[in-house]
Amino acid sequence: MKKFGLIFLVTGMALMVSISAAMAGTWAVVLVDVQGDFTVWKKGSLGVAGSDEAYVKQVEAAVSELKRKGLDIYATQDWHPKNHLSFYTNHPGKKPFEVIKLHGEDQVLWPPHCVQNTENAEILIDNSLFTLVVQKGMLKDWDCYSGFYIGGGTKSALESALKDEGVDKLLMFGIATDYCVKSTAIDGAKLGFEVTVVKDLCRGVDPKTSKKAVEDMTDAGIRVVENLDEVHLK
Ligand code: VGL
Ligand code: ZN
Repeated sequence: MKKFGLIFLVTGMALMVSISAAMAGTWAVVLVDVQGDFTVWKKGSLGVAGSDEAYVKQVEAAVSELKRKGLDIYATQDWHPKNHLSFYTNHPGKKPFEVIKLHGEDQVLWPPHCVQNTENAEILIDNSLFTLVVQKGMLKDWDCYSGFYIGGGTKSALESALKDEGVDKLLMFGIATDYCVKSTAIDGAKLGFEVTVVKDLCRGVDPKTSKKAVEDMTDAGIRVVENLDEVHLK
C-alpha cells in the first residue's frame, strides 16, 4: 500500500539522520588545572616551566574559539585543604619533591598549592566560559590527579555530566602534562571517551616525565597532537 511505503521511507530517513549524528559524535573540552599555583605568571608555588602569561592567554584564546564553535567547556580544579597529605609541610622532616608511600603507592610530596579559597587556587581562564567546574583533591588523606575522581576512588561529577550531554570525544589540555593531564586523559579513555590531547596547550612539571606521559597516553589509545590545527572537529 502506498501509505505504508511513505511511512517506511520517512522512518528510514529519520533513522539515517540519527545514525549519522551518532557517528559524528559530540565533542567537549576538558581544561585541566590552569590555576595560579601551577604558573610562573602568578609566581605559583608549583609554577611549571613555560607557564607564563603568554601561555595562559594562548589557552584562553583556544578555549574561547572552541566555545564559539559550539563545544562545552568542562574545567578541573585542584582544590586541597591546608592539611593535605600531598604537601611536604604536613610531613615533618620531609623535603619538597621527596617521594613517600601513601596507601601503598608512591606519593610525590609537593609544595603546598591550590589551597581552597586562596587566590592562586583560582582558574586563570574566564570562568564564564565553563559549563561545569569539577574540583578534586579535597580529601585530606588522598591525592588525586584525575579530574574524573575526587580522591580515594570516588568519582567526581565529570563522567556523568559528559555522558548526560551525549559527549563522547574529549579535547584535553592544561597543566601538568605529566600529572593531571596524563591521569585525566587516561581515565577518560578507560571510561570510554575518545580522547585527544593538545600538546602545545599543555605544560609539564618535568621534561623527562612529560615525554614519558606522552608515550603512556599514546599507549592508552589517546591521540596526542601538536596543536589545534591537527584536530578536525567534524
Ligand atoms: C598537579 C601536582 C600536584 C597537576 C596537581 O595539576 O598536575 N600536579 N597536584
Ligand atoms: Zn595537587
